[in-house]
Amino acid sequence: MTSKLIFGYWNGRGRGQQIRFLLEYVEADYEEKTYIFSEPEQDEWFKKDKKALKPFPNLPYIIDGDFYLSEHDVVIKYIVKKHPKYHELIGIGKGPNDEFIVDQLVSVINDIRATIKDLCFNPKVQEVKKEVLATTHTKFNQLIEFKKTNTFLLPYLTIADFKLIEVLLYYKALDADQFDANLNVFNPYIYHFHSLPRISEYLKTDRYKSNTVFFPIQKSSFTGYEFIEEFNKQFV
Ligand SMILES: N[C@@H](CCC(=O)N[C@@H](CS)C(=O)NCC(=O)O)C(=O)O
Repeated sequence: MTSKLIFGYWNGRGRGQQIRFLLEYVEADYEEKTYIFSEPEQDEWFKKDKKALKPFPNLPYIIDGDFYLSEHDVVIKYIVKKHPKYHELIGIGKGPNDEFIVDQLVSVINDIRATIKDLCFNPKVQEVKKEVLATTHTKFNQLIEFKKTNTFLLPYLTIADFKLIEVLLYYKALDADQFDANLNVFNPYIYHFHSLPRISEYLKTDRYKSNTVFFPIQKSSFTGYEFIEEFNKQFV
């Protein structure tokens, strides 16, 4: 008997949104356990589930029957491996080194994400954003050079695309003009991803929630909420 996966995360995008898109893309049988990041609702995580889920309690997580797994990049791999039809999302069944190339892309994207995340928590975000975002251009340009004219980073969709899409959206939300001036080549890429039938259909369901970008929202200086709400309207 296969069990329904349980995906646990805060009521935000953060490290969770790419996993939500992935669960939808692989047509996983899942339900989401959403934790609310405010008092007293957050006790459900901090005082209850965080104490019960072992050995490494964290969000996001996936529960599959008796098996509990945290660490978002591993959760992503677990979901893909669980759905054999979608193994190519992690480069399996493709070129001999593609699996490692996908991991490499994931690591590069995580580095860019860390810069953008820190920026969203900087109380001076509006003053410093142009300069800080510009420090990501070297790595973004490497990704552009890598992608060449492919629709996705590799000639087929991988988990690296799910991760990059989130980072690009946050950049656009922070400074759309600077994005268009430097990363315009990614505009059709973002559009194409959101136009994938299972992604655009998900955006129309009540499983999709308009959420803010980073956590904890109370400390965040920039949420990106309005931008993403507006952006999604073209797909629903
Ligand atoms: N290394 C972990 C980091 C996870 C993490 O920092 N989770 C944040 C939200 S993105 C959180 O609030 N975790 C719950 C906690 O710290 O109790 C991963 O990659 O998944």
